Amino acid sequence: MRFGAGSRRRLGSVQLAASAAWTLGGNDIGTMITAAPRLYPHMWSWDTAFISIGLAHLNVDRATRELATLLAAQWRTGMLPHIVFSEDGGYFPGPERWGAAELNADAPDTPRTSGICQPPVHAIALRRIVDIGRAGSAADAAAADRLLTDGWPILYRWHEWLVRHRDPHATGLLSIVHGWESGMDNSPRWDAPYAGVVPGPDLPPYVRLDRDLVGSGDTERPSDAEYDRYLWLIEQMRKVRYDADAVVRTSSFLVGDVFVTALFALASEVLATLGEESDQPAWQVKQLRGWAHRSRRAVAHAYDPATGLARDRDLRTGDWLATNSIAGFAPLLCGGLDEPAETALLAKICGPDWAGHPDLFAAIPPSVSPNDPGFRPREYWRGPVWPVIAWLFGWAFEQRGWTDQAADLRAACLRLVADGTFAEYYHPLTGEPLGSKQQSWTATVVLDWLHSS
Ligand code: 2M8
Repeated sequence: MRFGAGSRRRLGSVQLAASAAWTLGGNDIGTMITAAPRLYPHMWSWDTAFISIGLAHLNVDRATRELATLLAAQWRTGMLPHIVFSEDGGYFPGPERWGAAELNADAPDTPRTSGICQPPVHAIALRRIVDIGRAGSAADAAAADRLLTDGWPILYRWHEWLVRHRDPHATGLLSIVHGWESGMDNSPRWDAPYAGVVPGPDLPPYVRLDRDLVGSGDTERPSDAEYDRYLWLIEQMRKVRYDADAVVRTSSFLVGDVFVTALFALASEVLATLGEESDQPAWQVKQLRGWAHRSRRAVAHAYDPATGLARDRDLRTGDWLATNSIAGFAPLLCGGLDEPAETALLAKICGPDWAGHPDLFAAIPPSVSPNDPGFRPREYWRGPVWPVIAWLFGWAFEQRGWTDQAADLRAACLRLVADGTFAEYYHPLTGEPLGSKQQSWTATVVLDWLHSS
């Protein structure tokens, strides 16, 4: 059956909020809220940051516990791991394949974790929880303040780890050692650097579990060739026992990620302000502002006037990577461009190559421009629209005073998600829900939009 706008149901906002809450409740396995029921039966680092924001609208104390569960899995080095495994299996690569605790004494034994990280959006979640808590009852405010007191030093150490190990030469541009660390796993941003990842004959065999769990998994999910490379990078890390500096030295994938860098700049500012509000050491607050400043400059430096977008950089070859992806708008998240360039970038994201494309189901920038020859509207990070990414831009727009654009984006997103399936991602042209359904982070950003309208 061809999917058409006519086949969509449309819930009212009360029903939609109830349905989002029900989705989060359904994904609550007692010890954590999983990222999605079947495809992702564990806790993912940046998913959990978003999940805790939505939860705060339902129950502040529950939200604080969710974020605290992730923070408790911090490695002794300061890294927040990308996956915190539940006791349930059902995901590959699971804890055995990673072998993080077996190979590295700084990884926690329990819970089991993966050996890489994800984008640092956690301070933004802490900000939202604190604000929602303070606007609520005395008990809500107290719970949020406890999280602030206990969580701030953990987040400071996380940001410090990123600077120490992912920007050792103080350029401001943070590097990633695996596409999974970007959160945009198979984005065309990584096609060139992945071409340099050549799986060796000693790649241990494996069986994927993801494909059968997604309706048309064969076309939506990354290919087997891509998975070989993902798994090969894990083998390379295992060989150096996940030692952070050795990983950076030896990984055949090392990329300066402009989107992660912008999020880091934004989150470091947010964390600095939260530090001032909670009497954290002044030198740490100052340091965070310094990191934010340096990374903002790096993001501005990555801006390419020729394409009007910011670029990533392959640190193995030195090549700048210009792709027509949503990450090119990174400077809008953290600032740093001069005014004419910033105005042009804001106009571009709203314009006909992106959110203003006439064929879109709703005016939301997809992961790749619909006008790009590589646009694949059903293929994961190669074209679909991701509500959480839109949430990030909307939130940043609010902070930057672009309230009209933020309101337009929120309205368009609510139109997209009104069917209540809370899909992982959506077909930008038809609005068809794709990937996993009942994805927690989609439900949670919907709750935040509904409460902010
Ligand atoms: C996706 O990534 C995982 C690997 O980490 C996967 O495809 O198996 C990405 O969309 C990532 O950004 C997200 O955090 C994760 C869970 O939702 O799924």
